[in-house]
Amino acid sequence: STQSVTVTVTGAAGQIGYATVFRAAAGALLGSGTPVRLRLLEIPEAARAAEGVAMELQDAAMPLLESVDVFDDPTAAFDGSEVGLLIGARPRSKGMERADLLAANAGIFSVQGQAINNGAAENFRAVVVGNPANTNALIAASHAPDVPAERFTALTRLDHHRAQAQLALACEVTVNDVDGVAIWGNHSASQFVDLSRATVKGNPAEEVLAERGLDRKWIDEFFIPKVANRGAEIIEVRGGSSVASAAHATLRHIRTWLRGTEEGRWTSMAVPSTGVHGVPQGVVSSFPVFCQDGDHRIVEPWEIDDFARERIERSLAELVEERQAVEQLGLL
Ligand code: NAX
Repeated sequence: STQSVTVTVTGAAGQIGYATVFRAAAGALLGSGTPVRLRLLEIPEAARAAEGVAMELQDAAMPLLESVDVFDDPTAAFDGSEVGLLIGARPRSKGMERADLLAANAGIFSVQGQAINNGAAENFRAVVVGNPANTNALIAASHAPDVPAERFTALTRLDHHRAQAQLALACEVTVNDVDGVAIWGNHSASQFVDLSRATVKGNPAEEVLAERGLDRKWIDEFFIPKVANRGAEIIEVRGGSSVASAAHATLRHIRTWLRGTEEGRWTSMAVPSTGVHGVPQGVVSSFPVFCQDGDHRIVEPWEIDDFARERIERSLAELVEERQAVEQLGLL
């Protein structure tokens, strides 16, 4: 029989969690050949709602779903876990300072990192979705000293997909004709959306855009902000934050990591820097990455022009600031 995969989903009663678990159980995580065992983690106040999600999963009678269990204790939830979808986080409430938000989340992700260190499987890998995602991944990794730091990643795949979609739209092609976009830095409005290596039907994207009268200025003043602020635009138009698109990106992130990128094609993931591209070692930053055999590898440095360098530096400064704030709290 096929080996199943044990997946811990945090914030499972929340919006993205709800959307993610059904698709994971339907084969969207690792394909229809891999059964899943779901372990749903919630805070005690939401554990009953998570039981309700588990009941609905039962009611779907999904052939790939071997088991579903609900926990309000991180240590139990991560016991034997192979994949962690760390979606649950403390949202910013009205009047909450950025430092308070960082502190609240540091409390959550340090505890989960310890739980992972204690009981997760040897092959454990995690994607952090809950914001501030990059820094939360850094905190979890630092509290799981026995787990290689590169197993803790953060989600920028949604930003990557948004960049692909907006580029396709601007060039009046489908996303199948678009390749090579890259997201750098933090999953925040400071992210740098890089088209310098992107292609449209195999031609340099910047040339294709220029033929349509869309120059560097358009990229800088329209395209990049469009992608970086898309989450806010969705909130405004839909009346709620991104949910299904975020769940989809989360599933694709794990699938690509475990199944690999196609030959010569990269994706974007926030991973601990190996010190390349001028990104300080250990900072969890988004990069273009290749995936193979369950590993991710940052794409070899290419020549980054002054425009890109300045944008990347700006986002890195924000990440370094977040790291310092958490360090000052004694949570790293
Ligand atoms: P919801 O508020 O609907 O759900 C969050 C759930 O997490 C809640 O049910 C809550 O009880 C639970 N939770 C809180 N603390 C927990 C803990 N310590 N252990 C377990 N569960 C806990 O938010 P939702 O819309 O699902 O968004 C989840 C997170 O994703 C947010 O932090 C959001 O900012 C972030 N996002 C990240 C994105 C990315 O690309 N990285 C995009 C989408 C999304 O905005």
